[in-house]
Formats: sequence, C-alpha cells, structure tokens
Amino acid sequence: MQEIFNLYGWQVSSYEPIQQGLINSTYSIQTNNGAYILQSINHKIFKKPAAIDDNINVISNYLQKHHPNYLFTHLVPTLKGNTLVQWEGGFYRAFPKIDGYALSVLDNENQVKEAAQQFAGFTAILKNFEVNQLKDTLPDFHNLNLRYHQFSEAIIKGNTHRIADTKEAISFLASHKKYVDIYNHFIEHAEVKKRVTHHDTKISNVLFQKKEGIEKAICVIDLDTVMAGYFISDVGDMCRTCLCTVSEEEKDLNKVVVDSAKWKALEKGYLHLMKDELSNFERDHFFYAGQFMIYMQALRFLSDHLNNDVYYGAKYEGQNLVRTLNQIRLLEQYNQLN
Ligand code: GN1
Ligand code: MG
Repeated sequence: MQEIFNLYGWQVSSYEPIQQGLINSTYSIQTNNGAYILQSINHKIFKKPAAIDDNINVISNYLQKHHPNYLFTHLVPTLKGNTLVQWEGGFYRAFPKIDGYALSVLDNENQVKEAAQQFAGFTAILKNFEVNQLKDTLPDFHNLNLRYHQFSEAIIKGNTHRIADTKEAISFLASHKKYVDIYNHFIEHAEVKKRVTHHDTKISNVLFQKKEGIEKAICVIDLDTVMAGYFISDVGDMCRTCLCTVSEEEKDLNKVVVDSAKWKALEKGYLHLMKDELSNFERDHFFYAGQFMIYMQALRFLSDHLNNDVYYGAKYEGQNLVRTLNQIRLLEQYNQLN
C-alpha cells in the first residue's frame, strides 16, 4: 500500500478496510492532509476500469462547471495528475472522505424520502448533461433479457446438486417471466428515455448526516455503474433495499416485510425532483420498477448459486441461495402493496 500512498503524496497515519459492497475492496485512509477513501476496482467484473474513470471525470467536470455546490465524490489525482492508478495488476482510485454514514437498512420514512431525493437529484441535476458521453462500464448490466438468459443457462449447465435442491425457487422465477416481457415493452416505448442512471441505488450507497437531531441524506456514492439507463433501475433498487427493515442477507423470511408508508415516502421523495422529467408512460411504471429490480436480483443470486458463486462469492455455503429466497419473499411482499 505504501507505494500507492506515495503516488498520492500522502503521509498516512492509519488506514483500515471498510466492509461494504460485494464487488470492490475499500479502505479508509487518514493522512496528514485529510481523510480519503481508497478503492480497488474489481477488474474481473469491470473489464475496463478506464471507462469508470472517464465517466466519473466527465460528470465531475460538468458539475464543477454548472453546479459547483453539488456534493459529489470527485476523484483525487495523484501527484502526476492521474485519477486511476495501476499497481501490481490492480486498479485503484481515491476520493476525499465525506463526513457521513451509510446505512444498510432504513428504519423510518424520513430516511427513505431523503435517500430517494438524493438519487432523484443525481439524475435531475444531470438532465442537461449529454448522456451519450458516458461509457458502458458494464454492458447490459440491467438488461433483464440477458439476466433471464443467464438464469436459463445456469439451470441447465450449473451445479447439478444445487439445481436439484432449488427446484421451487427455479420454478418461481420461471413462472414470473412476465416481468421480462414488461421490460421489453417498456424499453421499446417512444416515451421512455435514457438518462444518467446510477444503477446501484442500494441504500448503503447514500451518505447520511445528522445535524441538530435531523437526519439528512447528503450525497450518493459508488459511481462505478453510472451509465445511460432507465429510471426503473434506480427506483427499483431503492424499492428493493429500503422498504424492508432487513437486508438481502436475512435468513429469517418472516422478517422480510414491506412497509407501505415507506413506499409512499420513496415515491414522494423521488418524484419531488423527477416528476417533470418522467413521461406519463414512465410514471405508470413506477411500481413495476420494484418488481423489475427485485426479480432481476433474485435471478442473479440464483444464477450465481447454481454457478458455484463465481460472481458474488459466498462467505458460507448457500449464501447466494439465502439471498435468492430472501429476494423471492421480498417480491411476494412487495406485490401485496399493489
Ligand atoms: C453488487 O458491490 P455492490 O454491493 O455495490 C452488484 C449490484 C447488486 C449488489 C447486491 C457491479 O453491488 O448490482 O445489486 O451487489 N454490483 C455489481 O448487493 O454487480
Ligand atoms: Mg456498487
């Protein structure tokens, strides 16, 4: 690590890993000159780390010019002026550490509304930014056709024992293929637009701050999957992660319960900044957004379980199956809101 610190000219007094996110490794760094977040990019998944770097920088430049007061995780350059560092086969970048905290579940409607406003605000503030400038850091990331196709392959070519043991989950997901059809109808519609989309709006990707007892969401983080995309990705992943007081890791399915007041807070928070942006047809798919993302995540977790956890990894045997069953229950609970 010292060699990386030297590239930034940091005199580091302490550093520690932050256990967050399933894909990248993240460290909190204290230096003589402020605190930073240093993160390696998992380049087995993100095959073009330079595309992430380009995207964040092009947005960063736009915001610095047009909205200099917007709180954004601008990249920190090395002494030589690079914002992406290659070292011993790995890729690293740094951000100034923002004073705030992330939550993995939310316990009140105010938090939900605040978080939804932050994600909506991110897309809204970039509404005049030319979205085609962004590169696809993960091509077809939220393409539900691709995710369904990967699931279809996994149930044939995957681990035979695991396939046999998960018949019920497999048939649940296969029987809900209508969500793929709705997705195709949605993306082909003339009133549907691609905008700057975060694509990973799980709730731990918003930072909160408490001031004088009032909790506020202050900014969005984890911008690796910011690409051109559809609003259903961002609204959907919020539905997936902030309506329930337990996370995708919860094994006790009785605890997977969806709160309708939180759903209303999410809708209100998001539309507060995005209602004039969305077409009527898009607005009509607000509820579908949650189905789309919860279903896709269940497909992804189960496919990974059947493929021996090659993508997400597993800290214990069957973790991706636990996540799958959790997401299936979440989808059932979510559908009861309607
Ligand atoms: C991954 O690494 P993290 O936690 O930010 C995944 C998301 C999933 C999420 C599920 C690049 O995100 O799509 O929703 O896990 N990111 C990638 O927890 O696959
Ligand atoms: Mg992420």
